[in-house]
Amino acid sequence: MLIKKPDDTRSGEITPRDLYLSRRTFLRGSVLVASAAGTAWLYRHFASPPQVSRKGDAIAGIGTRPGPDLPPIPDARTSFESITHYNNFYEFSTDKRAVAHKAKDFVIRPWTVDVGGLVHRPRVFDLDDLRRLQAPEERVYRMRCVEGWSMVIPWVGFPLGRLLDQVQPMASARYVAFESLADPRQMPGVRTDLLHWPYAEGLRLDEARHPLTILAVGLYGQTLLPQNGAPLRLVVPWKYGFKGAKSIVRIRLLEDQPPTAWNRDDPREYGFYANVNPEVDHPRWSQRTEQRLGEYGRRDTLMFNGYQDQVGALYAGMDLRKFF
Ligand SMILES: Nc1nc2c(c(=O)[nH]1)N[C@H]1C(S)=C(S)[C@@H](COP(=O)(O)O)O[C@H]1N2
Ligand SMILES: [Mo]
Repeated sequence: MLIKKPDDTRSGEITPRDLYLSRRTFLRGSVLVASAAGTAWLYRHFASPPQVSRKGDAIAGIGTRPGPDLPPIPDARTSFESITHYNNFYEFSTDKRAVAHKAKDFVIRPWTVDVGGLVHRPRVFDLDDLRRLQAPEERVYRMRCVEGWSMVIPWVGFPLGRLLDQVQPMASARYVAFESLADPRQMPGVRTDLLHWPYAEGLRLDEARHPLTILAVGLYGQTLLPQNGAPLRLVVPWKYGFKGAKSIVRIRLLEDQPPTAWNRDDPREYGFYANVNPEVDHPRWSQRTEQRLGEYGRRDTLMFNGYQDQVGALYAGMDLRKFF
């Protein structure tokens, strides 16, 4: 997902400086300072620095239900600062460090999610309806971006399966499609042809019903900030991060595999399955290792991002090079 990102670093090129300066933008200062545009840019940014100008609300009653039987991740959690200031959300910006600021006024209330297609009980849910489905749980998951960086994020959410139970998928339903909001008034990226909007993702129904697959409503105990996909985003921890569609407004149960944003953009580079797999390289880079935000050096990427025991059976007998 790099060809169209002129203002971003190449894959995996996270420097130690990035890791510690995720908030600020000194980076550009040195390039821009000599020009008039640069002076104006510096003035704007240092006169009103792009800080977190929003906070999430505390989420009450987290973890009243036990999550799935997962061994705890031994790795340190990525800092709140990094999780909220190093983002991919192309509707707002292709610059990871600019998303938080560009999305700071994003309107997330009221919000509804329209769930339909091959279901017996199609329904539009608002945020209160979702809250009533189940008390949110904390799920600390690794997140591995296809670009070669990773984080450990303490999500708060509930299993997608709970939502699917409510609408009662028909026997013919085999896939689930997710659509993000695409509002050109609020989202500058949507006014460009960077991707086919709205951002679309999809899962096989059995993947969607897997207990590890959640709809996240928060992280670090607070409601999601816009940059992380408020108020509701998909999290599928054994797949590359791009499967986790943000700010979801529409879910459809389908018989056939739905078109998805990155797969449509370049099917040779971004498969529909997108399971994290150190053995299957991206055409332009190896997927063997990753840069964990906040760490020096690279670490080995794990099969299914470390969730092989939980999800390996979903792909028994499949050629993972073909269905990548
Ligand atoms: N709607 C939408 N969802 C999206 C994206 C996006 O650009 N638009 N980027 C994806 C990618 S590539 C990644 S790695 C994750 C990043 O999530 P985070 O910013 O919360 O870490 O969101 C995914 N979901
Ligand atoms: Mo990503």
